[in-house]
Amino acid sequence: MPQPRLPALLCGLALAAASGTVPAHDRHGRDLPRLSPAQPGSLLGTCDELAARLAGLPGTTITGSSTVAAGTLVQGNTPIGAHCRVTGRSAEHVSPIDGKTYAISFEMRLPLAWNGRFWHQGNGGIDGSVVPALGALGGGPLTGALAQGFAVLSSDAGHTLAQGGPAFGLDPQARRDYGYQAVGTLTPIAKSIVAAAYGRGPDRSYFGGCSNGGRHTLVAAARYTQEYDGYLAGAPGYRLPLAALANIWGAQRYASVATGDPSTPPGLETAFTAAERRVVADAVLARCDALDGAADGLVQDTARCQRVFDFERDVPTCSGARDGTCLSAAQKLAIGPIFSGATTRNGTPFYMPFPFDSGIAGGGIPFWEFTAPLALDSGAVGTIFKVPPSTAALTNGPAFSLGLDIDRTLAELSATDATYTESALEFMTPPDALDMNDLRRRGAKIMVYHGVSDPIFSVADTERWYRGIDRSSGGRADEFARLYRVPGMGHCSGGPATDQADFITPLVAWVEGGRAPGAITATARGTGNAGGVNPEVPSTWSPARTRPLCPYPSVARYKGTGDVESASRWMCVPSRHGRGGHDD
Ligand SMILES: [Ca+2]
Repeated sequence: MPQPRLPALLCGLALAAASGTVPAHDRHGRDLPRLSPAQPGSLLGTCDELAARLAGLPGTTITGSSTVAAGTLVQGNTPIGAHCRVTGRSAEHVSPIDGKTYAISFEMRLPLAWNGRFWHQGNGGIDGSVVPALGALGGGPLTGALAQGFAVLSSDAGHTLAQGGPAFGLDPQARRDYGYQAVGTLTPIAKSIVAAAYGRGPDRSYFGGCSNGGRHTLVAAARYTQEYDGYLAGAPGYRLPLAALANIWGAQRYASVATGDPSTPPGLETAFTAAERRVVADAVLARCDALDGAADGLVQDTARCQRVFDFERDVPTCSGARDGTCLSAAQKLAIGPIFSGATTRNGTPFYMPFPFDSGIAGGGIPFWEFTAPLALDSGAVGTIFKVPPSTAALTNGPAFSLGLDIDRTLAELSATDATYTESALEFMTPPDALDMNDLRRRGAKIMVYHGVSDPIFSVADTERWYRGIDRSSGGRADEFARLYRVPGMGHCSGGPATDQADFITPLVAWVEGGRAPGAITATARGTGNAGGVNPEVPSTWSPARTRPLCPYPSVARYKGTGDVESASRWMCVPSRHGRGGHDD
């Protein structure tokens, strides 16, 4: 078979993009472009031959290539098919600030049997490592983009953790690459690699990830709208700098009632112990569990629950010493505002509330509440987000966070100077996040999921985003966007929840087949689950309990008869409290 040449392939790619849409009617009868379905293809030649063809790729060094045999990787019970793994580096530069060499390192996994699609995987945390390009999402995933035949890209977003963790934030270009520019740089490179591998560029392109990867997804949806057809964002920290500062604000409140040393995670946790978190979760369940028609350990009608649950009234107040069955009056004063949302000194909110939910006692909570603000948010806020940056957080994160002037730092998140010409709120968040009309007009689709008990990025902030894009599109968000809340679930996965679901298949069906998704069936990962067991699934549940995840603002309600463990006995209905929430 003749080897294709890159320039000719890219030309063909442009033509395909121009002719890839046909008018169609959505379910409201309004015209939106419908994107044609991807067609399968096969890798041309061997993996080494592909690497040789990529030698001339501008601005990029291919650093390795290897064939990964079928079954070497397994997702759930499913062996991942044979694929070619290519690694490379792009956009290398020496920082004028710290003298270190930065580059965007990446890997692509290219299936021998290709489904015609490209998946750009957004990774979590502060990036800094090339996570395997599996395109896997959801708790204990049983499928992922690579397993489904996508060509998948993963990158370190322009820095390596080995270079000093958050210290990369001293370099302005490394900040921009982390925020958005690594995605912008890699997108055409990845599409060229796909073209060299299969003889044509991707028919359809997708972007997905959770946490910071969800943020990358919403940023890509806003900045690179014309490059991607479908987006899947989990727990999108789309206002990540504000969420990180809010978490530090919360740690300062915990510190005020800690009985141990608040500069250590176990010491900070003495402010709100596991037993006390269980007390709050039980109080929430007592008020809210049955509102959805079944006392089953899950609160489906989140908005209604916020209405009927009263933290001050419903959580027992200790009459004597704290004993794990109550909260002291001082604890309630310190902790209540962490749920109602971070504010400046004069009471102005700067992030969002966190809803009361059954997962408040979840296993992931202590990390995000008591470790992250001392060890993670400190470096991110201090060194990556603030203008000017501070290196104090690198030497003593706990002291930095517990002593931080919140109001002043909030101003520094939107500040610029001669060296750092983009503020954190510019490089980290989607420009004009609440307007996704360009995406809608293109015929692209976006699906978002978020755990109701997520303690670091509030589901209420994602609800705010959905209401915003609905307003800005004249009430048409349901034509191009879906938000699925996952009751009980913590950050991206885990908690007492049904946290395993395949969102990729319905996203592709929507983008390429025009089939708008309704409820998504999610499964609990109890004993015997193929993708890994979630130890937080209560023993009173069926280990494979299913629930419908309902499109926001609808909520699941038990039909009143039949097996309460089965999603088939639940339906999506309007919340009894409307959409809930409030917008700033
Ligand atoms: Ca319930």
